[in-house]
Amino acid sequence: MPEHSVSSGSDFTPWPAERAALYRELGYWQGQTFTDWLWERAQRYGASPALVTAERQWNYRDLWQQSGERAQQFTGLGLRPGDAAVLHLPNHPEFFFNFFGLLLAGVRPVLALPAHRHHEITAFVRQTEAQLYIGPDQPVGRELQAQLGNLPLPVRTLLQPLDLDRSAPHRSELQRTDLAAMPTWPGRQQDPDQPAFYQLSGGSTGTPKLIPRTHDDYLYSVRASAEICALSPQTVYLAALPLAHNFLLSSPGSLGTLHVGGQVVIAPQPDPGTCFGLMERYGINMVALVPALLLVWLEAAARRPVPASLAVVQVGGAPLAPEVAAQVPQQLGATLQQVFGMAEGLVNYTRLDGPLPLDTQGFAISPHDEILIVDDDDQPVPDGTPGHLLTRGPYTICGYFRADEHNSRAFTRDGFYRTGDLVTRLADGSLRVTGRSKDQINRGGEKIAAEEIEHALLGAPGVHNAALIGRPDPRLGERSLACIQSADPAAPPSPAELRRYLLDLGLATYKLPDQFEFLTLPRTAAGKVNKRALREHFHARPTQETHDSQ
Ligand code: OOB
Repeated sequence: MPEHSVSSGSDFTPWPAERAALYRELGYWQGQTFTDWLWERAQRYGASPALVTAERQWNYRDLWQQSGERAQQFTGLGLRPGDAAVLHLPNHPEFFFNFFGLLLAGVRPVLALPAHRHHEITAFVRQTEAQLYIGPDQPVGRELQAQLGNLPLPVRTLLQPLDLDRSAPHRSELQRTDLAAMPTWPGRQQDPDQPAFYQLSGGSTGTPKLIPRTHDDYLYSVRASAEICALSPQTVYLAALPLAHNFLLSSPGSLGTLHVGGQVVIAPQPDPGTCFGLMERYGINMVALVPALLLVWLEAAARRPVPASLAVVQVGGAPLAPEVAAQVPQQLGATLQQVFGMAEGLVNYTRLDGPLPLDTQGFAISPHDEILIVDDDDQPVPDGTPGHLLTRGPYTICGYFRADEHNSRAFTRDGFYRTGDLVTRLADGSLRVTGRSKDQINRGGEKIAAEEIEHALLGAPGVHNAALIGRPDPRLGERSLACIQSADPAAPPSPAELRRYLLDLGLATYKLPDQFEFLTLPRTAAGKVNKRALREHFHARPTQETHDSQ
C-alpha cells in the first residue's frame, strides 16, 4: 500500500485573535497549564483516593508523585518541551502516570488507542516526528518496539511494566513529594493557548489525522462538562472504555472526575463480569458506555442486578436506538445521559434533570458553541430539517496537525468545522443525530475511515479495486463490508488471504472488514465508485459470509 506521506502544513491553527480574546474575557480560557491544574488537584484533594483498581488505590498526592517520577524519566531520556511522544497504554494507572508525566515534562502525548497496531502507531510517529513510543511491557508493546526499531526513524521506545499493582513497592511511600514547594517542571512554562496533546480523529481519509488540543480549550471542556454532569467529590466514575478516548478522558470522563476530587475506578476490561464486581465493591455511581456495550450490560443486568449506587449511565460514540435507550432506567436503575461528541471538540449532553432522552443527543456544552445546520450548498436549513452540522467554539479546533490541504476542506472559510454528521435541531433546541455524510464506518463506536482500508486493499495481490461500506448490524450498529473487484474475476483472492494481508500490514483488528463480496464495482456518471448504489444493493441482502474480527 502507499506509504503514509509525511503531511505538510502548520502544526497548529490558532483561534482568530478576536475569538480568543472573547473566550478569555468570558473566563472559558483561564491561562492554566495541565501542570498547574494537576498540582492544584494534589494540593486540594491530597489524601483522597484519585485512582482505584481491583488491587490498589492512589491518592491525589500519589498521582502527582508518580507523574513526577515519569516526568523525570522522560527528561532524563533527553525529551524536550514541545516534543511528541506516542502514548499507547491500556486501562491501567500507568496510563495516567505517563500521560501526566509527559505533560509535566512539557512533552505532547499522542493519545493512541490500545487497539492500534504497527500501521497506526508508525503513522503517528512519522507525522509528529515523535521522539518516544511508550507502550505496555506486554507482547503488543514488545512487537511494536521491534517494528519501530527496524524503521529509519529516531524514535526511542519505552515499555512500562504493568504489574506494579502486585510486585513493585509503593514508590510514593518511599519518598514523598514536598507539596509545599512546586517543582519547576518544564510543563509549567508552556503557553496555555498552545497544544498540550494530540487526540486522534476517526477520520474519513487515508491518513489518520491528529488533533492538537490546547491546555486552555481542553481544560474549559473538562470544567464545563464536570458542571453539566453534576460531578462532585462523591463521584465514583468507572472507566471501562479506553482511557485515551475523548469521551472517557473529558466528557466529563476521568479528567472531569479528577477536577472535582472524585475517584476514577479503572476497569481493565469493559465486560459486565469485571465491571459489575467493581461497581459492587466501590459504590460506583457513574459510567460511560457505547451503545454496543450497553446492550451487553442490559443482558447481563437481567441475570445479575446492578448495584443501587449506579446513578448515571452515559451513552455516546455511536447512535443509540430509542428502544434500547428506554430500557436503561428500568434495567440499570440509573439516569440515562446521551453524549454526542467528537475528538475535534464539540460535545453535547442531554440534561440529567430532563425527560428520559430517547431520541435526542442533547445540548452543546457552551453558550458560545456556534452550531450551523446547512444543506449541500452550505445554506442554513430550518429547525426540524436534517442538515450538515458545522460548528466552531471555544474548544473546537480550527485545524488538524500538518494537514493544510485537508483543513481547507474540513473547515469553512469562517473557521467552522465540518463534522460530517447530519443532525436536526429539535423544538427544545437540542440536537438529534440523523445520519452521516462522511465516508466512515462506526463499528460499535470504533471509527473506520473507508479510504484508509480501500487504499490498503488496493495493494493486495489480485485486487483491482475496492470499496468499503457499512451495513446495519443489530449489535454493533454497523459492520464493514469490503466490495472487491478482482483483477481476474475467474480467480479472485480469498477473504482469508485478504484478511491476512491487512493483518500483516499491522492494521488495528477492528478495521478488518467483517465481510467481503466480489463483484464489478458500479460507477457514477463521473466514473467514481458508486457507493450509494453499493449500499442500496447490499442493504437488504442477508449476510453471506461473516468474520468477527474482535
Ligand atoms: C466520540 O468521538 P470520536 O472522535 O471517536 O467520534 C466522533 C463521531 C461523531 O462525529 C459522530 O459521527 C459519532 O462519532 N458520534 C455519535 C454520537 N457520539 C459520537 N453518533 C451518534 N450519536 C452519538 N451520541 O465518539 C465522542 C467524543 C466525546 C464524547 C462522546 C463521543
